[in-house]
Amino acid sequence: MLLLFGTTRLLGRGTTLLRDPVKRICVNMSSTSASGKRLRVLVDMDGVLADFEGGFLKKYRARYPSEPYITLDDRRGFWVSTQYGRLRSDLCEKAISIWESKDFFIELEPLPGGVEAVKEMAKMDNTDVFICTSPIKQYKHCPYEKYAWVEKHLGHDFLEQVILTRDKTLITGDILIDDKPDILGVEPKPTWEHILFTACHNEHQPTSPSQRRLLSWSDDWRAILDSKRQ
Ligand code: DGP
Ligand code: MG
Repeated sequence: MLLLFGTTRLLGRGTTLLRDPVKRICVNMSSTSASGKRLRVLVDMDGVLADFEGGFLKKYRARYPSEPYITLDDRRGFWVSTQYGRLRSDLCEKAISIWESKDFFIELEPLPGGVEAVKEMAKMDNTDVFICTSPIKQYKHCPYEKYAWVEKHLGHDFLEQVILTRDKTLITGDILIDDKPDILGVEPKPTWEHILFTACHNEHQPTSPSQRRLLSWSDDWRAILDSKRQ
């Protein structure tokens, strides 16, 4: 009771919100013991749920209408600024200025089917879904707007599921659905299997035979989850 009281004070939200996390923990614990291991799915945000590339190109062209740009068909390599810098060296900074601007992340459109898929996953038995996303280091707007995006598209309760980290190898999970081809960090052997989500920048990139892809949210993500269940 003391613990619950302390939690209420920390949350500062009264009893309605207090009950939710406690209830969820209890439900999780009971279904873990009843039906074995739960599946933990980590879902990336930019390029998987939120249309970073489309949002970038639209705002870049609006701000720099007379500068050259790279169509989505011509995008190659994960780092947008690197490809723009190769086009002309000063365009690297111009590209960066777009995603460092206020409202860039909150105004990203959802990629087709992503929000619906995550909502469906979250309702599945023995399944925990987390949004695992790397904020940019210019932190004035990005972390706030990432939370705001999740609240806007997935609802307030889903904020419990948000993980902001620059190193996804530290996060444990069964699957990480992510559009970045190489996900590296301090942990040499992450627990998750990386499922490469196809994006304009990686679709031409050859993948090793062991690397599985999710071509889009119309692809069979349910089968991928099922393949990891015990
Ligand atoms: P994630 O989707 O979680 O792997 O996040 C990657 C972040 O990096 C996302 O906010 C997009 C951003 N990003 C894309 N291209 C570049 C780039 O060229 N430079 C920097 N600094 N960030 C980039
Ligand atoms: Mg991404």
